[in-house]
Amino acid sequence: GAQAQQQQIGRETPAQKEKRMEWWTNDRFGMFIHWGLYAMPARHEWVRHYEWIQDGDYRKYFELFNPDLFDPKLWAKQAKAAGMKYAVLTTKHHEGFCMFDSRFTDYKVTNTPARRDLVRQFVDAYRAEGLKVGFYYSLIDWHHPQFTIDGMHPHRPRDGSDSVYAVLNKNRDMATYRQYMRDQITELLTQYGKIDVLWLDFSYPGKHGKGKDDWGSVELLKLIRKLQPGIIVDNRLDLGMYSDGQDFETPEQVSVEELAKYHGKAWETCQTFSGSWGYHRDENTWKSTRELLRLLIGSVSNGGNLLLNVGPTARGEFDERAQDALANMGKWMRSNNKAIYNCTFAPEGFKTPAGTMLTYNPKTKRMYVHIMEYGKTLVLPAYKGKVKYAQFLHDNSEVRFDKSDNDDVVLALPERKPNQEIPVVELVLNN
Ligand code: FUL
Repeated sequence: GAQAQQQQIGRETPAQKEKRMEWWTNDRFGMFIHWGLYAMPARHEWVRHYEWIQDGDYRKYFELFNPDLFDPKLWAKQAKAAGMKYAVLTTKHHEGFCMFDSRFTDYKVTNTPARRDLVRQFVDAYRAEGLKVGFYYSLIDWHHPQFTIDGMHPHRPRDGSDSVYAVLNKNRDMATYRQYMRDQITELLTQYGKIDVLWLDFSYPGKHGKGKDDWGSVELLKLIRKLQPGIIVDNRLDLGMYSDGQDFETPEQVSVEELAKYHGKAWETCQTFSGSWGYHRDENTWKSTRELLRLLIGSVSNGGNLLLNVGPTARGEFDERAQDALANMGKWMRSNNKAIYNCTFAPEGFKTPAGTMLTYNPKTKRMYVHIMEYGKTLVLPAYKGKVKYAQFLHDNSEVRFDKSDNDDVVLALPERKPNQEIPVVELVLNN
């Protein structure tokens, strides 16, 4: 029955689950990579759908895909230098094209001029740099002939219903597609060694929800757990009452303010540099280094992870703007990563000082005050008796504070702002 199934998926105790997810909870910062044929039109990874491009017309990208500048080692180095600890690559996005050498389709990278399994190269290179590796796999497939959901409207109607958004095509056979997904996920989880994260995206409410079609989500998750017991799985399988079997929530492109909602849960916010996930040549809305750092700090200060996306070009390079952003973040991380790794939200009883964000390492009991608005003094409201010592994190220089008559602690900051995008003060707390 239902309960037995529930138990099968989530067989572990809370302590075991915590252990399984420990690295992920501590590492906090990962790289998302959206790479596929859509890098060629370079106008959004949903281009095929948004522009209603037919199979025959989309074919030209398949015939010409040739990432001659792809250097996975360089990608891995750039991720690591940015301070990222894991990376998740699209093995297949909604377009249906496979970046790996699948036995179950011809629509794969080894049949393009690229001629090689890019997923394998990714895995090897990132592992060699000491990063954890994850696979994104799309449950939507606009290429598979038996994928039942089409007629999708690019924009969700304003009333939030999905009646226009997703139309079920009853002439197709979902069972065939279900098997295809199972076969491919089996390949991905058996032929590339230990995979750390599986990022499925996404099934419409099916059997366990309002009923578009049956995605076989429960069975799929069981299969995944069997093949890779240590893997961490996102929450985009429609599982309804079985949702316990999923490991983390995936707030997409939300603001730092909205992240407060997820306090206490396991979650990872995924964010783009500029809007689209795949390489987009003409987008001009790139976030600044400061905004990106704010997202990273804001994630950790609310107890979550940041998965920051890069959309490589069709030649296999990171966009120059992405390279710059990663390098800038890396510069900050080099000096301040103690305020990110192994950190979470501040314990109860600590107010967030005005113009700052707080992160906290529960093991070392150190608090990190990220100074977003710099001034000569910084008031830590009602911190009296709580602070033993204060220092800048980037250079360990002492930050003096007075023990004022009221409950506050007032940090005396140097007149000149340290040469840090966002300076961080480390507080050594009393006991
Ligand atoms: C969404 C997808 O539709 C986007 O293309 C992207 O992959 C994002 C991470 O998830 O649901």
